Amino acid sequence: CYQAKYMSSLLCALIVANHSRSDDGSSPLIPLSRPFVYFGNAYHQIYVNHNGHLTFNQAWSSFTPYSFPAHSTIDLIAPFWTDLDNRVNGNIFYQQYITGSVLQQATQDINQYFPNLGFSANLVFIATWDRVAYYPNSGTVRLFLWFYIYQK
Ligand SMILES: [Ca+2]
Repeated sequence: CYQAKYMSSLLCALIVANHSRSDDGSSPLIPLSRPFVYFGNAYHQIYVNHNGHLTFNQAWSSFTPYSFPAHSTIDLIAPFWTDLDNRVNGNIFYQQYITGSVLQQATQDINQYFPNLGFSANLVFIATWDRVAYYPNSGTVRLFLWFYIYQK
């Protein structure tokens, strides 16, 4: 298992536990350990979609990005929205933290760059698209991305 900053052995174990293989698929519904407030809506669940975005109310297969602000009916976090394909290689997985050093590190990071916020993280959600290729899966283009949600 590739191990990077913040990645615990538990997270590596989760790669096996929660990844799925498909072109435009999604994770199962993931209950959030604490509600996440996004544009005034408190969400208690999230989906990690294979095409590089996160949604709250439903899994979403869209592989064609549009520009923001989108004024869409779907609340979306799109850290790397493109047509990814992990049918052959690559893993998509997630982890969330509500206590411990990852929360402390997130709090420290946000306060370093936004010192006037008085920020204190109570939830960190990490989604990872690990060495996932673009569609159609050639096995030659590999991406690695972590995305964090911090909740004050
Ligand atoms: Ca795709």
